[in-house]
Amino acid sequence: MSAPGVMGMIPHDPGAFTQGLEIRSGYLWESTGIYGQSTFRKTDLETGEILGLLRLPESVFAEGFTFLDDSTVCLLTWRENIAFVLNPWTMEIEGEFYLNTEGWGICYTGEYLVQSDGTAILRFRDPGDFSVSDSISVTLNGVPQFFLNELEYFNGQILANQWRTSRILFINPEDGHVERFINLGNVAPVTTGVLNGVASTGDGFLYCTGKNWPITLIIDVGDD
Ligand SMILES: [Ca+2]
Repeated sequence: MSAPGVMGMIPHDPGAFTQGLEIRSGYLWESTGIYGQSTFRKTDLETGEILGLLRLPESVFAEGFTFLDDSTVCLLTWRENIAFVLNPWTMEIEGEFYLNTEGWGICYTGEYLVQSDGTAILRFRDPGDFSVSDSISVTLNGVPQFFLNELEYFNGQILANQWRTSRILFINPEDGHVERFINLGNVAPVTTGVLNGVASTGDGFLYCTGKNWPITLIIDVGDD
């Protein structure tokens, strides 16, 4: 058994109102929110340098995103009822889905999309047409866990930032119960902006950042 710990950190744009974070193809990808300032970014995994940028329409407030495959990204908007389909290499919008809820976070299991809307509900969506096939209510010791935000699929579990907390919940996708959580409040050397941004390296580590944080943490999640 081991506790979670900070293994390292890289710079993060303090102007980034982070809404989504994911690692793919050797890069760290990020979405940022706020009307008129919403972006999707390609950044360097070691330096945090911004290598590519898509400015989204000023009429939308971007939220979380996830890769469907190496060249297809699905990015949510908060209250605009749109989920954009993007090409991360050309940084062009290639299509959109209709989103019938608020958009907060999203991840992809390889089988279905998992989407949060700020409540305790996670919806499972078909990656082909965005239709809802199932949903779960997330509970910790039987108590519903509201404000589920940025998501990440990690070792068969769904990870969720819980808005306005420093907690990352590890959720069983079958029944929604929280199997464990880690609290970065004790380890994150940041005092401004909420935690929002969880990306898995695929080998047991997470990159975690927050809204307007100057750093991104590399976290060993431990196993207790
Ligand atoms: Ca994520």
